[in-house]
Amino acid sequence: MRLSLRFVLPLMLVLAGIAYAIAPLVDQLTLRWFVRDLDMRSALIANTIQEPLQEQLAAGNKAKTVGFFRRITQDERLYAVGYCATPTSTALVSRSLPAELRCSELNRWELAGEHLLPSAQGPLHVAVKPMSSEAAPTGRLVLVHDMSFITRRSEETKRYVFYFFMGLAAVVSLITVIIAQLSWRGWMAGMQSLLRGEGLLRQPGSGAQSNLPEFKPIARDLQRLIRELESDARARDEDQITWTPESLRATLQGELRGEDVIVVSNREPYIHQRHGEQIEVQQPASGLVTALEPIMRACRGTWIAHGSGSADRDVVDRHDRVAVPPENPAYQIRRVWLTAEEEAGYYYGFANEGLWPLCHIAHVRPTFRSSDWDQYVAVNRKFAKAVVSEAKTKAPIVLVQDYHFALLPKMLREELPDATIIAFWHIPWPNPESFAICPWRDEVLAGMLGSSILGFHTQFHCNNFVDTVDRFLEARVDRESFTVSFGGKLTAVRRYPISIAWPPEVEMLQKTVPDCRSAIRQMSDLPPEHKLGIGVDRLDYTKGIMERFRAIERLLELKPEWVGRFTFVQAAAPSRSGIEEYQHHEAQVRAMALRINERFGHAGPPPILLKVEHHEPREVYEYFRAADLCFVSSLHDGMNLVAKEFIAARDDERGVLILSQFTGAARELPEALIVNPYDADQCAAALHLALTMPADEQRDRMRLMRGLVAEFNVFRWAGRMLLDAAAMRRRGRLIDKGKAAG
Ligand code: GDG
Repeated sequence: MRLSLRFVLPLMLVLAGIAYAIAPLVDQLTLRWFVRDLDMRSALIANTIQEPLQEQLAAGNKAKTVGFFRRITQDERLYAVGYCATPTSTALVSRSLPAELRCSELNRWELAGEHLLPSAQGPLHVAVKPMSSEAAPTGRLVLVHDMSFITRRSEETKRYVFYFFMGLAAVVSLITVIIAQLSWRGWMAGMQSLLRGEGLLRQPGSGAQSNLPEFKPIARDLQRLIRELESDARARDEDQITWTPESLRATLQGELRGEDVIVVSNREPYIHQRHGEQIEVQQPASGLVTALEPIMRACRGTWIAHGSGSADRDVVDRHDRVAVPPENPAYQIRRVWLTAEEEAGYYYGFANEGLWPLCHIAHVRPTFRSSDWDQYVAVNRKFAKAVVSEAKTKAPIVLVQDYHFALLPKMLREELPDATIIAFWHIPWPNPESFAICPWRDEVLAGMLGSSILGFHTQFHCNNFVDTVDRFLEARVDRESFTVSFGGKLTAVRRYPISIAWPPEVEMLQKTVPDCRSAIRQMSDLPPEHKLGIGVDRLDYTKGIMERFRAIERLLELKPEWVGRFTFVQAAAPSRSGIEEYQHHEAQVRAMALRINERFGHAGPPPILLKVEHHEPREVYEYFRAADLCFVSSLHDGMNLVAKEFIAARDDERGVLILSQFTGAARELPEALIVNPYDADQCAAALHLALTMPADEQRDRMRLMRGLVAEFNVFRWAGRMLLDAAAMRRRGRLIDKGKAAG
């Protein structure tokens, strides 16, 4: 519409100008025509009345002649008729003539051939005709026509000329706009068909694909431009989304409507344990489970995992499936059974004695055994089969979780070539030199590159992975788009920082902070105003629990005023206790807590309360809310969700987070007190700072951190990955369509 106006208005103005310019010309032309007509008319009248007039004149009855003239002038255009016998006589007239038409003047009018006489009534046309007779050889007849009708006509003509040009403008504009619209639509159709991957030059409706090679670069550039615009718009849209389970579900239902979503992880989100006659459902202490559980509730897919609980077999159906969460089933767990041998080789062996220490620079030597590797390959294959059997379509979206399944993406790619495989590596990726010590490094890398999208928590881990591939595989690495092309398949390497559900469940925050503070202190035999620190971890050597204890010891050495006034509660969930290194680590942690408590516990409550047991999530939150500080001292950690959970628990905007610089979380939470866990003095100083931090500084820091966790929550983590997968699938379909058409 705007385009039409932009075009029509100037055209109208131009044509109006033309009409204005040519109107006087048209006027003159029509005047000339009318004068000529009146000349002829006058001659006709003169000829017609000649005989009767001469008879009248011969009869010499002047009154009769005037009457005759009056009758003739009843014609509305004939203004007056007069007769002059001689130049000196008085004219016989139908009505008085203007002074210029005295009998003495008629000769001049006749000779000059002048026809127009301006008058008060408007212009008059004058025709002088000889009307000789024997009695009056110089007689002259004067015929005066009223020309005011010409002025009226001229006005009308001008109006018609104007209307004509305006009409012309409207018709020209209309035709032009229709043609422009048609061509625009054609162009739009061209663009749309281009977007559909049908090529730039396909004629709408013709179905003919252009093969002109000279247009291909333009088509490619346009496609790229459109893709960039699309992804910008999407990124903007995503930034505006407040990610919640509902918005995630709505986004997925829009973008992945009817898609088959399958999660694969080693750890299951719900474990059924037998206690005598009773079956208890447990949620494991795992960051991965914490992150993925809300996603599966949102998108109702299938979660394939190792059935590790003592009552797991008792509750599944004949397809080894069980609906969860038990209180309100929303998705299915498909349990995969592993033999003790498989579990020992794949889980404890290659994954946790090999890859785990390999990827965490925590100074524990990785152990690689070929028997473990064989089990790792076999179990990955077992899970691949489970995925294939659970897939409802040929192109499911499979979310492969963590380092237990490095080989699964490639295996799935072979079985389900059209699947969209998103592999997420929850732990760090080391530099190429560190990774190179793995005897099966090429197989591991090739396995991972079976994914469509490979995710890490930080850009640093993405960089390390791409560097490793570049160093050891014959692959094409594009650092601009962060993609790896290997064996003819493309893998996008992307950063997706994991997080927690936001807002936290209401029950977690039901007990007020003052109530939590007094309950925990009472339960731990601590005075009401006693300062409290908290640490919550799996009992794992990467978490830096010993370094944490060392920092507490150093605090008490450097600031003895805290002895007897500060206690650190360490909740340590037993983990991988089948592995010697973990048993050794547990023993060391216990011994260290004991030693420090013996050294500084004489003046009152012990400085360290070590609780090696699994805690219910609600208890964990109660500790978080009761504490003055939370200390996360991982030696290396992909993200660390405990840091974010502590922040989520503190709706009172109090409490200080001390955070290791070697966690992924440290990149997102600069308002925490960031420390090097290997530097005991620095950590002790941070502890002191935390214990003495004024309330408003605590609030300012906590508020900023809460804002970040709220915005970058786990729904965004999942949403972004799944949206990227959806976009990739759309693009894939376009390419397939293009191939089919070409
Ligand atoms: C890996 C990566 C990454 C701990 N003890 C208990 C308990 N927990 C819960 C915590 C937290 C989770 O376990 C631990 O998560 P983290 O992120 O700290 O660490 P990992 O288990 O090593 O997870 C890590 C994560 O994957 C996600 O990608 O962040 O870097 O190493 O949720 O609260 N929960 C309960 N009782 C306990 O005793 N209920």
